[in-house]
Amino acid sequence: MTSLFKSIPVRSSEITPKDTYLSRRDFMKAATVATGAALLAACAPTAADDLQNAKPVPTSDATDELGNVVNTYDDITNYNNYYEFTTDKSGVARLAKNFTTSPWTVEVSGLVNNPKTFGIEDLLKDFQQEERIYRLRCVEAWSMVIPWTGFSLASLLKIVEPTSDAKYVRFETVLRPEEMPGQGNRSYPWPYQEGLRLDEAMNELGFLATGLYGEPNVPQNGAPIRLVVPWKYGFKSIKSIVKIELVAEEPSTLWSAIQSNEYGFYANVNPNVDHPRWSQGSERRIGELSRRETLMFNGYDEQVAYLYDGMDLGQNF
Ligand SMILES: Nc1nc2c(c(=O)[nH]1)N[C@H]1C(S)=C(S)[C@@H](COP(=O)(O)O)O[C@H]1N2
Ligand SMILES: [Mo]
Repeated sequence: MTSLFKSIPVRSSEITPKDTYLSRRDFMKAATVATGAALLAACAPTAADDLQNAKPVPTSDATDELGNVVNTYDDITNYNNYYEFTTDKSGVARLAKNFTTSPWTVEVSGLVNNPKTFGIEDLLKDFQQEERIYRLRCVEAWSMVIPWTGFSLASLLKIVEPTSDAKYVRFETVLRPEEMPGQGNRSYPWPYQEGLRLDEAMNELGFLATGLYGEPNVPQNGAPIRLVVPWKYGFKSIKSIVKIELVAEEPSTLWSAIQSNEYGFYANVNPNVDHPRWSQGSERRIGELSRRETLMFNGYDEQVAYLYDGMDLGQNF
């Protein structure tokens, strides 16, 4: 088998702290807010404080390695799939606004020599945070380009030392129905679970995202920590993770438990294998008018195709 670690097709230098994301137009908006705050300050100090703390919306013309410009912060944070809150993509941001992301721990356990529960602050401090621009292709045939910050999944797995019996990695989202109204919907087997084969999980593209656009992650995008597996359909990129378990058998996943004929365990982006109800040959990039061709493995074939040598991807969809 070829090396597990292929070169990473990202241009991390493109990602810069929030201030440099500000376009001139947004800078002007921010300046207007500041002026308003100054005017208000004379009579209403608290309102002025709120306005001064209001963050301008970051924007960027950074691109991925294929030249795709990143989506706007506004698109990325207001068009979401997060069924624990709602199935309405434009409603997630509002419902998730007050979701508690601190304190937060991630238990890494199962078939490992060094099981460990990490506080989110340890994950931010002990793992070198880097920036990666990744394409996200939802199984529903829309897509975005997202500048994440975080660290490689492989680097975390190496610390806990999977045993030779470990063949798969299972991920679990927090179960907190009192804060997540969608978890009251009994048609779904909560908590959300996902899984990867261990060798897939060790591929250097696998990423645990803690931030977005140089800012800490926001609840609607899976704060404080979510998986990003850019060569697979978006539903594999599980949000708000509290548990990562090394196991011997292929784990059950939320979407294949509900509809195994439509959502398989592998879920690799593949323009040649259609969803039973729609074509996967093209996609709608949020913010664009015409459709784009969908790329094999979402354009990451050089990095990941070796993982599926000899597999029938029509059967293992
Ligand atoms: N826990 C959890 N993770 C989830 C989902 C979800 O409903 N719950 N939706 C998935 C789907 S279908 C997609 S396309 C991506 C969307 O990520 P984004 O909203 O950050 O763009 O999150 C994935 N992770
Ligand atoms: Mo999705």
